[in-house]
Amino acid sequence: MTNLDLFAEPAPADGAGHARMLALHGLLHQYAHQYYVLDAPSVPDAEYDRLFQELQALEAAHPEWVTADSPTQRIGGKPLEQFAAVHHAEPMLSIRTETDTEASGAQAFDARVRKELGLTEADPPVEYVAEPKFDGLAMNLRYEQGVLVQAATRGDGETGEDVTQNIRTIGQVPLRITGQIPSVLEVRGEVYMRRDDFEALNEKQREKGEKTFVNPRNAAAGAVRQLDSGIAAQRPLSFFAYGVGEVTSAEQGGPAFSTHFGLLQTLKSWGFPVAEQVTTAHGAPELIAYHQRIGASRDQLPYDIDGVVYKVNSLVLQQQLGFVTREPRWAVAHKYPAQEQVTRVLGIDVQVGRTGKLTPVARLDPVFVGGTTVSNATLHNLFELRRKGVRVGDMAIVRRAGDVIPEVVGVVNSGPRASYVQNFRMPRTCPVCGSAVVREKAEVNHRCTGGLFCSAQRKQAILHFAQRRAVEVEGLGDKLVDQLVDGGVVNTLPDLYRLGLSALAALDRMADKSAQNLLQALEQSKQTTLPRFLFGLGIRHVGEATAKALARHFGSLDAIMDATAEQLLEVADIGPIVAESIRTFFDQPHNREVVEQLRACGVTWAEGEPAAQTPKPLAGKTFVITGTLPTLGRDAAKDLLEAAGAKVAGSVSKKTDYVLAGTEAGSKLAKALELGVAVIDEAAMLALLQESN
Ligand code: JCF
Repeated sequence: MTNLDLFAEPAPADGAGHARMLALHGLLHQYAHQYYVLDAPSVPDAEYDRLFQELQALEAAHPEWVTADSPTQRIGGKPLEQFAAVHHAEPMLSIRTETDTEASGAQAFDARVRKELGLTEADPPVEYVAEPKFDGLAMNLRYEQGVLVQAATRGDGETGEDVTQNIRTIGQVPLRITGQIPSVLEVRGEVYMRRDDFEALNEKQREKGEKTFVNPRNAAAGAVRQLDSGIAAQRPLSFFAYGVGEVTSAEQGGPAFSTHFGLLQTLKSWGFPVAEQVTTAHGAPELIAYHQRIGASRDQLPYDIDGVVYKVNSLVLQQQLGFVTREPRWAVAHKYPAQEQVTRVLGIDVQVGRTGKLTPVARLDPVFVGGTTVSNATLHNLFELRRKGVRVGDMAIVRRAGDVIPEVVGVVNSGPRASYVQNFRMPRTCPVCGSAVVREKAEVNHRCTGGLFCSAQRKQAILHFAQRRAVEVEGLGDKLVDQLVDGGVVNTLPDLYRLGLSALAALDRMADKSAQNLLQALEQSKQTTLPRFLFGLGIRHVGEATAKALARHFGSLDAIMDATAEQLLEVADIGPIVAESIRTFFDQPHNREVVEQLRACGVTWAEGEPAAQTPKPLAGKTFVITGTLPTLGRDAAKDLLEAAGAKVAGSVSKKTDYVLAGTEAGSKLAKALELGVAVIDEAAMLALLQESN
């Protein structure tokens, strides 16, 4: 059974066609209400899209069946009763979706545009603007005399909801704009939540034992619809502009735009965030290249996108192309593989993490999600598992976005349950080492009490220490760690550095060459930095940022190990829980022993003076790194700059002091040149560090 069989009923031939159409009305209305109004979708987006397209196809074959209340004839859900209704001065359009995620999706669009414009093969390629398609919710921002007077959701495209109070809480939305601006300006764009903000929000909800949000878009929609703007303000939202609604005409003194790209540049100059990936593209081949390029970087973007948008650049041509019902002929959304899919839960396993936390993990009928095949997805903890009502045998919605671990976001309860459905129970003893499992009061997590007696915890501790962002032992992955720990060759971190060629070569499937490579990688990892080493120790609550702050403040490991809780609290961003955790860690004799043995094995780093005395020559300077540097990795360059007090940001703005550019630097370099920001190469950066020392 494929994951869609639950819903799929093949479109019947003509007689049954009408009945099927009515059934689709019912389903789509129900799903749209759950999605837009209740913020509680019961099926993945891809399934909704599929049914929607089935209905569109039926209606195309039988135009006489189309009724005004068909889900295809309106765009969103009804506005909520509690918010004032806003009639849009210009209807808010939806955009046609090209679900064909292959190159042919772009070719089909280009071919339609050329045909409508009456172009022949002899004519030059059409110029388009290509932009990422944000997975958020559409918003209309109305400015009068430069002041934000109203923010409204799309609603059904004609009438939306007045959510001005909530939108005002978004830092990226200008409350007032100045310069050569039209007296009436409506800016359209997408309100969304960044992935890291979403993860942090859900983590907080999880710790409080409260309901988590299904995905960033739902979290954003929930925040926008908060009647209490105080709560909305605590939900971190972001905004990107992609178009305009009503704008004072040129005759009345408004701007005279001729291209969509020019319009976006103008919005940017007025202070609206516009995606840095926005670019012009000529003809289908460049659209395809864009779709592939953005698709390849999709996991690295800080926000979810579900596709890219192509628009005809010339506004005159846009007008010429016009609309079909509510969809412009001059624009299309070209999708990527869905980030949510439905599949069956085959079992629920329990994994033991580095800190002993027991995580229920769903074993799945493998399914293609967000560009890869997923066969396991986290259920986080027992309470979330119960809240979501996941049982073995259920059909579950699985989500994978970015490099975040795939998770089960809920179950589909419309289908029949398998006969072998069973409830999940948290084991009372650790499935790996047999130690007792406990759950502290007011804690949502169950933990194995085995500590480093538990091989699962030892394995995770080793993997944590060896990861790229810690001391980085290249090639030491989970398979190898399993072998080393299960074989009793490595029990503690220092054991890693006592490995010899013969012990390694004795391992299953370990060729001489691989053994040598591992030894070399271990040798290389000995030369590290204090923040990496500290982070690698795996002290609870000490992430990379905290490790950096500690290293900067105290300068040496001994100073940190001997610091009192009070002294630790003096470090910016370290609170009582983190201070206590660090103190407890170094109070354990065996932890100190591990540190001493690692040092004895030759693990070293340069130690500095405490922060107060080290000069911070680049303090207050902001850098952006782009492209491939000739010798330094980007992480290494970032470390060097931060050590000198500089801030390293992700995107170029007027506040950027330097852009450090390597080869194949793309839009960030272009942006720097456009804004007149200084561009330097690696050698110039190293010189800058020397000079200012
Ligand atoms: O990013 C988006 N979700 C997005 C939606 C971008 C666009 O340029 C759009 C859109 C919806 C309608 N343009 C239109 C006309």
